[in-house]
Amino acid sequence: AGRVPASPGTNYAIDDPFTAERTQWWRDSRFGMFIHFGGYSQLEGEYRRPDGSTCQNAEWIQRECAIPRAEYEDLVARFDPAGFDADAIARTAAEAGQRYLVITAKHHEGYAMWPTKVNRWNLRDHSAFDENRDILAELKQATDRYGIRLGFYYSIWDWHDPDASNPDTFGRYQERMREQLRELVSNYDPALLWFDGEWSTDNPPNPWTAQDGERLESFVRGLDPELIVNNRVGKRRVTDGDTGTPEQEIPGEPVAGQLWETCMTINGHWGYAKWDHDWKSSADLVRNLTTTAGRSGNYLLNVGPDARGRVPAESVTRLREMGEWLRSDGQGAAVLSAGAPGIVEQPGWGTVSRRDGKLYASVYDWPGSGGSLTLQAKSAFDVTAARVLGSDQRVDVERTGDTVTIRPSGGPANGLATVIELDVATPG
Ligand code: JFZ
Repeated sequence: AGRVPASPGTNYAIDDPFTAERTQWWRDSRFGMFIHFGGYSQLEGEYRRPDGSTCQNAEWIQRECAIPRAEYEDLVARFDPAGFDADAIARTAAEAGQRYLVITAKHHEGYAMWPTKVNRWNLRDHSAFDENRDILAELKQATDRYGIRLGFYYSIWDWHDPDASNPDTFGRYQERMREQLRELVSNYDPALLWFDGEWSTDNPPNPWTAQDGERLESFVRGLDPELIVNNRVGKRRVTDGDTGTPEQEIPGEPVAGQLWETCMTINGHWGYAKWDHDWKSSADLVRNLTTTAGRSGNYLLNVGPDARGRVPAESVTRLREMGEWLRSDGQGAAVLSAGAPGIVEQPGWGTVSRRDGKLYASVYDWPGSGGSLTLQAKSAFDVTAARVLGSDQRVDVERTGDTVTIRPSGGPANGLATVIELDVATPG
């Protein structure tokens, strides 16, 4: 409704992403799964040099460990992710409460995870994988089965295509890129495209200009006007695409006027790294999810399957625990369908979100016996009732000036985070 068809040189705000019907599912999601999986996964985070020394990295391993191109191609030729189980992945995501899934269709290494006809640097033509399988098609079917949306990460920066770093032939690379995107959209009907690599650490930088970004955004919207597109499609960032993409952090003050999504790893890396055991706790992950939701953002939590395509057990366990927390006592329904509270400041002891006449306070640090929690009000409202989800304990609430004091009478109801629901009446 009210959508203006974009054409090159115009502003690409085709509609208002905050209210557009096409973004509704995304605005209601709050939680998604990111999957970093590519040719680099074959190395599992470690490169052994001919002299026997080793170099460690994850999805950047080719570049950071300076692996010669031919050798990298030889290593990736052995890639056989026979254990990739799209059904199990989509089920894990759905049971964790995640409503969408974004997989790296092509990362900076340029390797396509689907049988592209544009080149042979892909999982069908350059691997030891079953040539009848197509993991993106499998994911499409599986996500449809579990009722979650599918999105593709696509890197504009490409280390494999020689034209991608040559300003004289960059146009040819751009044609191939558009052709690959056309394949992705027409073969798998994604709900979302997640671009990256419009920035580049090369010197001279890749030739991507602000106008190239505008044109690419217009091109993909022409393929499917319903697509959600992130802002890394272009160089303008705030006005490009639909969604801002803070990375590995939950901004205290998200960019105004833009939908946003924090992407984050469960350990310390995006791609699989067998030596990375730095797993975040489930309590920290629930805290991150509720913090993001309380600021009206989405949380895109990453998993990195190993060389056989299997999601690490540590990730699966944490996702399961998050799902259990979300399902118990209506916590997910409460916290995830709410947004920034507006009427109170965020407290240090937890995160508050609001939906209509309800405030939901996710408490990370439960007060000791007889203790209380305070909220600073930003506007006039009355608290008419309060309860702890999953507990029948009595909760007293008192408002003095701008300070709302909440006194629970018992212990926390849930180890990961306990939610207090407040009924509020606002004037008018
Ligand atoms: C990029 C990739 O390089 C990385 O491998 C991973 O895929 C991640 C999700 O995205 O990394 C970035 C991208 C953007 C910034 C920093 C790292 N940034 O804008 O600060």
